[in-house]
Amino acid sequence: MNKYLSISPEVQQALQSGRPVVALESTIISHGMPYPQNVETAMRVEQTIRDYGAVPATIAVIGGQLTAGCTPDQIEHLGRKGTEVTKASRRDLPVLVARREDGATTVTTTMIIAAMAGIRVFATGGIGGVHRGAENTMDISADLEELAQTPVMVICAGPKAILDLGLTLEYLETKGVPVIGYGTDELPAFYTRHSGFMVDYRIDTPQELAQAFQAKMEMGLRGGMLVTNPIPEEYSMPADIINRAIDDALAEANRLGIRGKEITPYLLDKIQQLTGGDSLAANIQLVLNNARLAARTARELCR
Ligand code: PSU
Ligand code: MN
Repeated sequence: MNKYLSISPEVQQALQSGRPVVALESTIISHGMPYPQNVETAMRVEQTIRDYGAVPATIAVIGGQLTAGCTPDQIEHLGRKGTEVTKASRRDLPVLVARREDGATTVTTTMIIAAMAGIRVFATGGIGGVHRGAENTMDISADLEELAQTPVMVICAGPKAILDLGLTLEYLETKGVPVIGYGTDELPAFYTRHSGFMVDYRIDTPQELAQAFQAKMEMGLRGGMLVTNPIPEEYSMPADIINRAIDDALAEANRLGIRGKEITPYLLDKIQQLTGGDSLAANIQLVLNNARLAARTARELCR
């Protein structure tokens, strides 16, 4: 094991004895939700994973250590400091670690650290993708490259419509990443269950998710698998309301010239403001829903 990696005793013991572990990211805590809902949600997600029979491993960079299994104090610290914590993607790890700084891990770096630790299933809310207008900006999330090369199953509620969903699917196809719909043929779009795009395969059980991922690993095919799990109907948002908020947020971001790593956190925050907190409530519910599926799937993988 490398000297930069710290695994909590609980996570370490679960991995050694072949018990199920689910990775969780920390950018969603520091950059994806306001305090204190971010910390409350992170703790609720951990509890949900326990309730469903797996061990949660919230991942972050803490004082330069790649940490799998943050303590409640560390989660509180990441949530309270919010956007003051560096949003850490793959390119940020070398300098953050050398300087012994903190970093909130995105889907990309959570996958990297999960794989280092031997964790195979990861639950989150949304992933990054190909941004609208990427033909000019070349803004394509590193999350897609990581899915292409790192062997972790990522369970999300689909890419948000702040992205170009069609281009995101094309990119994943090129990179050989299976896009699975859990109980659906249609790609869910985070706040809503519908996008108008089809997934590659529909899978209806955690057992079959585990079998497909296992087959990918055993064949030695590089990379992960993307599972898109639709937000429960009762929490999904009216498409017209959310689409208007997204369009307004995108227009404002354009006007302000926001680019690079700032754009995703900016849009998430703006959409939350524009929808008066309804989107935050939906966001929390879909993460809990993904945590349940991830715990069940991690258990199947351990059979
Ligand atoms: N999309 C969401 N919620 C999030 C993110 C994306 O709906 O919290 C976060 C995740 O951590 C994701 C990151 O990995 O933003 C992607 O950032 P970027 O677009 O800069 O790659
Ligand atoms: Mn980007």
